[in-house]
Amino acid sequence: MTSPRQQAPRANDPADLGAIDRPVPAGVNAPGFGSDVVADALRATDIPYIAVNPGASYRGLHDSLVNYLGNAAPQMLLCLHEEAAIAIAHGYAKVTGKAMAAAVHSNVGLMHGTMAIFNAWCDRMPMVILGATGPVDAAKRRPWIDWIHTARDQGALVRGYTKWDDQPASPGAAREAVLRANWIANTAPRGPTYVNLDAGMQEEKLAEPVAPADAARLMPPMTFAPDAARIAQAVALLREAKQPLILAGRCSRSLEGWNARVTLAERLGAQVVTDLKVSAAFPTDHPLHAGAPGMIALPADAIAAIRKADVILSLDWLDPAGTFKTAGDVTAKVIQVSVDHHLHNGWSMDYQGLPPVDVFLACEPEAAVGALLAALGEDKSRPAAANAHDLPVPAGDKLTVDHMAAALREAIKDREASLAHVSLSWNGASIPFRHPLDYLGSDGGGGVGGGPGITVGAALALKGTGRMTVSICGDGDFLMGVTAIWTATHYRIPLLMVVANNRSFFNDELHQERVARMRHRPIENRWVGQRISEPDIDIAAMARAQGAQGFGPVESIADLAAVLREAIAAVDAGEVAVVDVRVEPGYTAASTAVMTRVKSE
Ligand SMILES: Cc1ncc(C[n+]2csc(CCOP(=O)(O)OP(=O)(O)O)c2C)c(N)n1
Ligand SMILES: [Mg+2]
Repeated sequence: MTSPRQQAPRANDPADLGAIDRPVPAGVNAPGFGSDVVADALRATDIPYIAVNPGASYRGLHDSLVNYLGNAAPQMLLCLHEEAAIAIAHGYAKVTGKAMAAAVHSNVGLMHGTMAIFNAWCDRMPMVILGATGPVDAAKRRPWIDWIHTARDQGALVRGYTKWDDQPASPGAAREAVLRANWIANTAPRGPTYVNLDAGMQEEKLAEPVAPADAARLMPPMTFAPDAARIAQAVALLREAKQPLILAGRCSRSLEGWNARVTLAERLGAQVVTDLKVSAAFPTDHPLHAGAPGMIALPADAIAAIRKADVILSLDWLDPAGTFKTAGDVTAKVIQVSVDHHLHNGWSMDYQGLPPVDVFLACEPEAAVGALLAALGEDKSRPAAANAHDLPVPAGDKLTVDHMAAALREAIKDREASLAHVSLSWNGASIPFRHPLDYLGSDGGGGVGGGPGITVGAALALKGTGRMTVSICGDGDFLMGVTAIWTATHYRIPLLMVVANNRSFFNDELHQERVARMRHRPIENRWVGQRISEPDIDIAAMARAQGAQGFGPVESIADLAAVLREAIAAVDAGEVAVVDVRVEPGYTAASTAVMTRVKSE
């Protein structure tokens, strides 16, 4: 008799979800079917949750998760849409740096999930996606349904934006595939992997036990170390630099890594630029931080600092070539730290332009920073530049995003909070980031609708840590991903979602304005086909309908503070709170200028 597979809720589960959705004990203690072997492999990865939307193609695995594993380690998190399931895994990875799992049904479920997979891919976030196909053996297919839900090469749907995929033909091969998928997803450069489980393989009775495997040895942790000679070259450049600058890009959530970056910047007297497209990488109100982080446009102070620099250290900056192109006249020597090239493929161009580089350190930022600090020695810190930016001052008596941000900053005050997502209208100067978990970056792939799911996934990972999860979603983003809320309420995952509701897909109003200007046509018409009003949508009611606390619509500046206080009190009481804030349409001046500029101007 093997040891019991069915687990009670884990005592050390920080999120404490284990009491939810408990199955009656099924008394199954040994693997009997192909999908039981897959379930054992999943447990061996130590992945705590698997976000699911069900389907017959993986009913074998579903049964194994419930009746063989007892719906624990991993526990299923039911989602109302595959895009939410993937986005939740994405948000979880943003906090933990580790893969969660998601299961999606056959070709159709995978099709629903694709945009969210693309977002996670562009964001370099790990996740293990399990899918399934109707029986590959046509003789085993049920008429009609198994035929429409069987595709010859299902992985092809996502191969351009996953690191690896497989369709194993036996339980033994499936176990290896799950372990490999987890290993590859979690190895830098990180990203989603996909394993397609043949329904026939899942449901087949095991003819004989699958030989045991040492799962840990099949997923060995690995890191990249920088080349010593190149570190010496980089140090020589940095020592000679008069105006060094650090582009702090994709870095980890480690506080140690964060502190090391601050030490490096201070030792070099280097200015630092960060970006809202990726998670917080450097304290944004540190005197060495140039400008505020931007999403659509680099702020003028950052551009000026980049132009002035004579040596630039890119810590896996998302797009050095594009940044240099935008800044223009960049004459600095460039040290690039990245392993991202391992991921670049022929399908997706998300790798951006090829940057000019003088010294390439092929490792992750933390390893490079550590090696640079060791090689630089304990030199005296150089005097710091004092260019901390001011907080935006909300203007006028109409409720703008700046008013909303100022009220939110006040409401959060000094408590620990993670901004899991921000709207395109967000001004990066509004809330300073002082800890690696203070800001978790964007959706990655520009796929609107990711915000709510990413928020729920981040809140899942942060539940029980004392950190409040807060996000700002555009109304368009919220409406596309709204059903992720139900997963948060069902599994009692507290979070605060503030909707910057400008009643428009406003980003595209600016695009239409630009076209109108180029063509000398009326810009007054930019709203047609963009505005989400008449009727205005009751966003608070959409939240309430799913068991969340809905607040608003907040229509006056005077009401903001009290409503946000109430919403945060609800979050403190364990609730999911959604606040509909009716903001005036508008982006930051820098974003608006970049988006509406006509070539000749
Ligand atoms: C899936 C998807 N559909 C459409 C777009 C094009 N798009 C980019 S931003 C945007 C508007 C988003 O609206 P909202 O979230 O309300 O933000 P706002 O611009 O109004 O602040 C749209 C439609 C996209 N990026 N992704
Ligand atoms: Mg909008």
